[in-house]
Amino acid sequence: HPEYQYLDLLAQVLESGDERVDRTGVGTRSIFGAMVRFDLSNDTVPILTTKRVYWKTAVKEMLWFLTGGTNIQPLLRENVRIWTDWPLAAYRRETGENITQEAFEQRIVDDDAFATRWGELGPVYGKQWRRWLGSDGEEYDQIADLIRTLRENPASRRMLFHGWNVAELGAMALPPCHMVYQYHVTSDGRLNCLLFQRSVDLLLGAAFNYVGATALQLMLAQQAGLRPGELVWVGGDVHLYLNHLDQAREQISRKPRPFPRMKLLRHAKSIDDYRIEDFEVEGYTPHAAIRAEVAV
Ligand code: UFP
Repeated sequence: HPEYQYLDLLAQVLESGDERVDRTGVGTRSIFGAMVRFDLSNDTVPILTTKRVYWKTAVKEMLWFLTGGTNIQPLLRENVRIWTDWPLAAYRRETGENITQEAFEQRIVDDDAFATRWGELGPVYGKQWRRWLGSDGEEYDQIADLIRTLRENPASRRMLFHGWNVAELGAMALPPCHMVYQYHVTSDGRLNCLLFQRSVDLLLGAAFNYVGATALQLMLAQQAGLRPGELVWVGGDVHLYLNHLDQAREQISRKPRPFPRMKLLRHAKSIDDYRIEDFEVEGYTPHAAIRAEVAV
C-alpha cells in the first residue's frame, strides 16, 4: 500500500529524528530530505486513510490560492480557519485587545473594512502564483504561463512555478512551505508533478499538502487535456513536533485502507472556474481523526 511510504517516514522521524529547538519553541525531531511517490494514474489519490483527513478544507485552500487572493475573508466564508492564527496574533499584538478567535473571525466575515485592515496575510502563495511582481514592474501569472506551456510545449523542462520571492519574504505572514511545483508530461499524455516542500509538519501538514497538490494536478491535467500521472513529493526539513509523538505512534499502529478516488464532476472552462462542488471523493473510509495542536 502506498500509504506505508508515509507511515515509514513517520516511524523514521520518530525513531531517528534529530531532536532540537525550532522557531516555534515547541521543539521537533527532524530529518533532512525525504521522498514519497503516489501514482494517480490508477484513479486513486493520496488522501491518507490511517486518520481522517479533511480533504475539502485542503481543496478549498488550493482554490483560494488560485484566485490570487491573500486575505482570509473568503476562506472564512468557506469555513476554513487554518490561516486565522497569524492575523489574529497581529491584531492582539497591535491593539492589545484580547479578542477570541471566534469573535475575530466573525468580524472578518461581516465587516469588509475590518477584513481589509486585519485579514491580510501579505504576499503569500496566491500573490506569487498569479501576480509575481517582476523587477520590470510587470505582474507575472505563473499558473497561466504553466498551462500555456503544458498545452503548447509539453516536452519542456521549464514547467514550474515558485513561491519563494526573496524580495517579498519579509512581508509574508509565513514564507511558503510548499514552495516549488514542477511538471512533466510523458509521451503517453500523463501529467506528473514534483512538489518540493522546504519544511514539513509531518503529522498535520503533509497529509494536507498531498491533497492540495493532487487537486491542483487534476485541474491542470484537465485544463491541458492530459491524464494525471505521478505525484512526487520531496520534503526538506521533515519534522515531528514533540507534542505530536503519541499521535504519531497511534497512527503508525493503524493499518491503511484502500486509497479513495477523486473526480472532477465537470469540465471547467478555465483554471479560474473551479468550485469545491466540482470535486467528488469516492470510497474514503478512514480511521478516526487524530487531534493535535498546531505550532504557530
Ligand atoms: N507547514 C506545513 N505545511 C504547510 C504549511 C506549513 O507542514 O503547508 F503552510 C508547517 C511546516 C513547519 C511550519 O512546521 O508549518 C512552518 O514553519 P517554518 O516557516 O519555520 O518552517
